[in-house]
Amino acid sequence: MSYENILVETRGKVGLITLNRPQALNALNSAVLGELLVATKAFDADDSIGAIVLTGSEKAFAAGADIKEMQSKTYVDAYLGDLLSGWDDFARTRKPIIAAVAGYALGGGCELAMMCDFIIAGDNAKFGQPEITLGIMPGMGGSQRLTRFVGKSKAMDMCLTGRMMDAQEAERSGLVSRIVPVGELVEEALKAAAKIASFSLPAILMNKEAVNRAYEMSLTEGLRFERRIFHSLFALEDQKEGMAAFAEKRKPEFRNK
Ligand code: CO8
Repeated sequence: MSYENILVETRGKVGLITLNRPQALNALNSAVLGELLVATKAFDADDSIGAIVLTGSEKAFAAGADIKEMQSKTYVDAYLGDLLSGWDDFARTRKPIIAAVAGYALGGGCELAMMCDFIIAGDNAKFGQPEITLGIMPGMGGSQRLTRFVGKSKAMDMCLTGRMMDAQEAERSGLVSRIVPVGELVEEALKAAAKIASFSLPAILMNKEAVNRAYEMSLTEGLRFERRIFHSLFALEDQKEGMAAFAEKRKPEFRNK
């Protein structure tokens, strides 16, 4: 498939997707969503890929859902078309996705970054949920995921005032895992993704699945889920290889089995 709004590359075992609508600061319209879903599904289905990096430009990761595309929609259009529900498919990607965020990550852009598994921020990153300034509210998970990341007080502050948070505040608040100089952002994210992709693919997916369950389950059920899939890892050749390599003081050679 040829893409018009994103760039898709492979770097070793890492899939790199770059949002590429510079004229609209990577605003997320239905064409971007469609292309992003095709690209992430293709990487998900490709056994040679172990992790994905999603990034934008130095000026904007994404400045939100496309306001001009939404502007004239009616309630019936939004309801019958289940507006924005397609983004749930992106959030269901099984392989880890690192959001490498430089510049603006606003509204749907911040929500897209939060759908990824963790966020590495360039030192110029700015996060916000400014929907209230448009007379609306977050519609791609902002009120729910931001609250889980930063807690009620700061999520309320962000959603109700529409103000932006800089990279330092985002790191302090637990929204981003680390900050790097913006010029090194993509390389740092690719390095982290390559590290992940060097491990056993079943173990990568199970780690991701288990952490995500922490948001959906009680502690007791979450611990039970973790232990059950932990047990299942002992059925893998890669568990034998990983532990043998440790005992023999050599690098493991994982074969995704
Ligand atoms: N949608 C469409 N176009 C956009 C968007 C956007 N979100 N953001 C920027 N653009 C366009 C501008 O219109 C402009 O286009 P043009 O040159 O044709 O006028 C171009 O990108 C460059 O933007 P600016 O000239 O504004 O650039 P600045 O550097 O001056 O400002 C800002 C950068 C501060 C990021 C500014 O562009 C801005 O405030 N953008 C909008 C941010 C925003 O409000 N985002 C939230 C959008 S709503 C959303 O995401 C809700 C999701 C859930 C909806 C649920 C509905 C059911």
